[in-house]
Amino acid sequence: CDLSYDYVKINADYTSMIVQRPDGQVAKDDRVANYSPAFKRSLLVEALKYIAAFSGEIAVIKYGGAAMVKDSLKEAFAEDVTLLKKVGLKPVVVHGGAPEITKTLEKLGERSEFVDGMRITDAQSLPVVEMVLSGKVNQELVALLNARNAGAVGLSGKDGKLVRARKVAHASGVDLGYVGEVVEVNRKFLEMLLDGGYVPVISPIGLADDGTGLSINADAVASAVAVALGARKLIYLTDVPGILESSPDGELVRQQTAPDLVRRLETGAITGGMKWKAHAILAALQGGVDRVHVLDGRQPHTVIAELFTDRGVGSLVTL
Ligand code: ADP
Ligand code: X2W
Repeated sequence: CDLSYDYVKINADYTSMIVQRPDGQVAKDDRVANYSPAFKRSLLVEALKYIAAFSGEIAVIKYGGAAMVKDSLKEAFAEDVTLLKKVGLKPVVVHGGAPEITKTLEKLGERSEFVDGMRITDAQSLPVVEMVLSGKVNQELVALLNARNAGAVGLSGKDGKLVRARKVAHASGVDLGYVGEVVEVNRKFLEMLLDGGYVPVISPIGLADDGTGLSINADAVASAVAVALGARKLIYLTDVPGILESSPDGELVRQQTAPDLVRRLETGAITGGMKWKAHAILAALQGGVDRVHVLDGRQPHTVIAELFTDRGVGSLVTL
């Protein structure tokens, strides 16, 4: 909103103002309602109410590959997580990195093949997947967070046996290679870090009982971590405004229950990557997580806007 007017007169209840533009024209401008002192006061009270309610609660945030492509968004994300920590929440970050993996494999002359949204991961590609997720994406996030003194600790599911996993057997019979599903999350290890004031930043690599690394869909890891920790909130940051009535142009579904989500899956309204998220959301709700949010990670600070305002900005799913 451009407020650089020559002359401004705001009415008594701060809902509109009379402006005189540089060209001499005088006009009424109602946009001031959104920037008025009264509006700011009510917004602050609203935010403080939520901040007080969430103090000490665990919030697991999944930062999706598609939403982490721009440096400015990474900075805004790091700022949000740091703020959450500083106002007393206990954030836990689980990240993806699929587009970055695909790009790196391409540079090495390897084509990515997906079955039902999962990357076939053979013995040659597994080290590349691990290098990108645990070496690059994870450490980049940790550095951004710790530049703001967030107390971030980068981990893969191998560290402290954080994510015990087993190889996935896909229904189609196709061998996906080194692709896993979560068996168990080491809750005590995470709680130790949270109690110490650290922010765990987790890459979606699990550890099989025989010591093999397995690549896991990051949405599923976030859900399992949220359930293990008894998180109050699970937040998915992705590359769309939230769960849509239909993809790509349907309306945003602001609020829905688990049965609504199941129905949308059954009617085929939810496909692609969102299908995995929907299953992960249902597992989280059934596992005791109160509220799951799907937010637009392409817009800065959506986490703050969703958590600390009445109206929110994305999709909310409850049991
Ligand atoms: P991320 O990498 O952020 O985890 P995914 O690609 O896994 O994101 O999932 C998000 C994608 O799911 C969207 O970009 C969209 O193409 C697809 N999608 C399919 N159906 C829907 C739907 N009903 N609502 C929102 N997104 C949907
Ligand atoms: C994923 C892990 C990363 C991920 C992969 O290789 O791309 C499998 O597909 P996003 O960005 O959240 O999609 N693993 C098995 O899930 O990243």
